[in-house]
Amino acid sequence: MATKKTTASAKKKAAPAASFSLNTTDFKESILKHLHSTLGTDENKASNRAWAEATAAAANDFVYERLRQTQKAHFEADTRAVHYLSAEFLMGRLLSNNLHNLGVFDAAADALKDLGQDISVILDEEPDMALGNGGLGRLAACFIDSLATLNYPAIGYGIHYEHGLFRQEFRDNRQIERPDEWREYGSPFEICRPESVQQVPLFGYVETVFDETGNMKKKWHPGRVIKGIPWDVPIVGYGAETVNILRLWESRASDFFNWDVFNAGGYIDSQAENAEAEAVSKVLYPNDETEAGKQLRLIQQYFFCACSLKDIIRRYSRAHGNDWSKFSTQNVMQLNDTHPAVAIPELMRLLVDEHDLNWDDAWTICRESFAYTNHTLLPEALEKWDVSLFERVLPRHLEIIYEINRRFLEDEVEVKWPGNDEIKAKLSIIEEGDSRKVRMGHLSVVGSFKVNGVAQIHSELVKKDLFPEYDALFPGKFTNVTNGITPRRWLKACNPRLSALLTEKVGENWPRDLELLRDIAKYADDPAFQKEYMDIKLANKVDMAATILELTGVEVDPTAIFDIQIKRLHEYKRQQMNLLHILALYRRLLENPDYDMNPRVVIFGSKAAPGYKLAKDIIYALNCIAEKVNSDARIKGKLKVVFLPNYRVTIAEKLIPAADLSQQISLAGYEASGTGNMKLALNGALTVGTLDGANIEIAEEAGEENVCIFGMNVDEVQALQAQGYNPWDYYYSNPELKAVLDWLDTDYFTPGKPGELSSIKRSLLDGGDPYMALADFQSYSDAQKDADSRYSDKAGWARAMIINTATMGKFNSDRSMEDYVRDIWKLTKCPVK
Ligand code: GPQ
Repeated sequence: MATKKTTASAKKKAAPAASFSLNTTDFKESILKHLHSTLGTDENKASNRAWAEATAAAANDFVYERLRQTQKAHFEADTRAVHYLSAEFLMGRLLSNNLHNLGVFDAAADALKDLGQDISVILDEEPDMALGNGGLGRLAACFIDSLATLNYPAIGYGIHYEHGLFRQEFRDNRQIERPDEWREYGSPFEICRPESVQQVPLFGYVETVFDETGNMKKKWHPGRVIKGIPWDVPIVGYGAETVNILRLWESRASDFFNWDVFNAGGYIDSQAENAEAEAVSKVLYPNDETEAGKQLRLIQQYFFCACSLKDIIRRYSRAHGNDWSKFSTQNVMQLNDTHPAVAIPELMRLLVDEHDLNWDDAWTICRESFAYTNHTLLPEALEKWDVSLFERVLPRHLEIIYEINRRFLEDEVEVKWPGNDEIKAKLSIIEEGDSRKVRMGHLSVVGSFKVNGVAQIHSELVKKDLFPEYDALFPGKFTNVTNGITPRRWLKACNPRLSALLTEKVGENWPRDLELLRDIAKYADDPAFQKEYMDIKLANKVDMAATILELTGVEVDPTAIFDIQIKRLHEYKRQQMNLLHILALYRRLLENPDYDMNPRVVIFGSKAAPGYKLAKDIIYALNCIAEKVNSDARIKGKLKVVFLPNYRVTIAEKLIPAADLSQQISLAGYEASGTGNMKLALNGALTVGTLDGANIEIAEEAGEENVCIFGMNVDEVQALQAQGYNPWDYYYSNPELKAVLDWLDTDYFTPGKPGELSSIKRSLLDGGDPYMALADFQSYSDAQKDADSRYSDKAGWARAMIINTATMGKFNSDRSMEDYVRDIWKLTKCPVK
C-alpha cells in the first residue's frame, strides 16, 4: 500500500463548501417565484420539466451574481488568463453539479420535497449536454470545473453544436444512431451574447497588393462570411467563489451577406445559404480518435478558432489598445489536441494582415501564446488535411503555413541538421507525396511553446516515438501533465452514500483536497469501517441492478461481481478481448456447472463511431452473447452480460459507484491516459488493467497489490511487433482460445445465421490482430481469475477497495490544473471578493 505522502494539507482548516446562506425556506420561495414569473405556470399544473427549470432559475440567481462579480474582478485585475480551445466539451447534466458547487444541493432537495417533488425525478428531466465523444471532451469539462474552483481566470471556447453525440439505440442487437436533441426547447444553462457576435470569412482568393509606402500586403477576398453567435455557459467553481464561462459558438448566415442575395431577388437562394451556414455548428462529428478529412470539419475547426481569437483580441484591446507587446503575457491558448491548431495561422493572419505587425513580431507572439496537448499516438487520429482542401477553404492560411514552414526548415532545421533532407521531410509541416497534406500535429509543435502528453508513459512515448527529432530540436518543450477528474462530479455528487461516510471520517474538505482521503487508509482493516464501506457498495449495486432491469429487462444479482467496461468502442481498447473472456467463462460453466467462480455480471457501456464497421460488429456480438448467456438456465445465473444502451455521462454517474472491477485493458502503449480508470478506482473498483496510460500511475498510488495488472508492457509489445507477431501461434497453442474463437463461426449465438460474428474472429486472425488481443488473452484470463478469488476473501476485498478510494488523490483534476499552471500557463489566482 502506498502511504508515502503525508497529509500536510489535512491540518489546514477546512474551507466551507459554500458562501451562501440559502436555507430551505428561501429556496422554496425562489422556486415558486420562478415557477410563476419565469415559467408562467403554477404548482398545480407544473410539469417535471417546469419544476426543473424553476429550480435551475433559482440557482441561476446566485450563479449570475457570482458571474458578474467574477467578470468584474478579472477586468479590474487585468490578469493573465488561459483560453482552453476545444472542439469538444462533454459536460453531462449541469443542474445537480451547479447545486453541489453552490453548496445548496440539500436545501434544494428539501425545498422541492416541501413542494411535493422528488429532486431525483426533477434532475432526471435534464438531457445530457453531450458536446463531446469521450475522454478528450470530458477532460475539458473536468478542467474548467477545476479552474473555476481554484479561482483561475479561464475561458473554455468551443462549438455550440445543435446536436451533440448521437443517441444510441439497439435494433435487433445492432447499434442504430438517432439525433441528440439536448436543447430542442432551449436550455436554462446558457446565455446568448448577441453583443459579441463575430464574422468568419471562408473560401475566396488572396490578392497581393502594395500599400502607400510600397510594402507588399496580402489581401484575402473571402467567398463567404458566416457569423458566430456566442452562448455562455456559466462554470460554477466548487464553493462558488469564481464563476467562469464556457463560450460556445453557433454559426448562422451573416446578415450582411444575406441581404445582397435577398435583394437581388434570391429569397430562396438566401435560405439555402442560411442552411449551409447553420450546418457548420449543426452536429458533432462522432468519430473518436479518427480524422475524417472532411471539408465541414475543417470549417468547424476554423469557425470556432476564428471566433475565439477575435473575442480574445477584442478583450485584450479593450485594456491595451494597439500595444501588442503584452499580448502573450496576458493570454495563453491551450490547444486540446490538434482540432484547434488552425488557430496558429489564424493568429498570424490577424496580426500580420489585419493589425499590420511584421512577421517576426507576430511569430514571436504566436509562439509565446500557444501550447498544445497531445492525446493520442494512434496514426489514424493524427489530423492531416489535403493541401487542395485547405487551399479552397482557407487560401490565406495555407500561404501562412507555407511561410511558417519555409522559415522553420531554413532557420531551425537546417541550422541543426545542415543538408539533411531526410530530417527536413520528416519535420516539414507539409507531407509530400501523391497528395500533399498539412500535418496539424507538426504545426502545433512548431507553433507552441510547450507540448504535453496526458500521462507519464504517454508523454515519454510522445518524445521517444512520435516526435523524437522535435524533442532534440526543442529541448524542454515537451512535458507531461497527467490527466485528472473532478472529485465533485465523480465522487461527491455521483456517490452520495460514500461521500457522507468520507465526510464523517475526514471532514468536509476532501472534495477540494482529495489527498485528505489518505486518512481513511487507517481504517482499511477495521471490520466496522469495512462493513460500512461495503454496505454502501452493495446499496449502490442494488440501485444499479434496478436501473439495469429498467433499461434492459435483465435481472442481475447485486451480490455478484459487477465487472465494468465503459468507454468508446475501439479495437485498441480491446472490448473484443473481454468478449473472448466471457465466452471462456461461459464455456467453463457449460462444461462444469460447478465451475468455481463468484457470480459475475459483465457490464458494458459504449458507443461505436457510426462508420466503424468492426466496432459495431463487436457491439452486435456482445448483445447476441448477452441474450444467449442470460437466458441459459444451465449456468444458474452465475454469468450475466449486460450492454447498457446509450452510454453517456449520466449513465457513468450511476455505474461507477456500483463497480467492483474496472476493465482497463488497452494494448500497452495505445491508451494515452484514460480517465474512467481514475473515476472507477476512486469509487473503490479494482483495476484489471495493462501497464498503459494512467493505469501505471494508479497502480503506483494504490500499490500493486490493490490492482490486477496483466499483459505485455510497452517494451514487450514493441519487441513482439519488431520480431513479427503471428496471432495464429496463440490460436493453435491455446485450446480454450481456439475453442472460443471457433465458436464465433457457428450459429450458437445467432441461431440460423452462422457467420454473423465471424468478422471478429477474422480480424483477430486473418486481420493480424493489430492490438494483440490473442497475445494477452491468457494473462488476462489469469488476472480475471485472480480478481475472482480475491473477491471471495471479503475482508481482503474490502481492504483493497478502501485503499483504492484512499489513494486516488493524485487524480484530482485540480492537481492537473496546478501542474499546467506551474509548468505551462503561469497564471495567478484572482480571488473574487
Ligand atoms: N482521446 Cl485523440 C479521446 O477521447 N478522443 C480523441 O480524439 C483523442 C484522445 C482520449 C484518450 O484516448 C484517452 O486515453 C485520454 O485519457 C483522453 O483523451 C484525455 O486525455
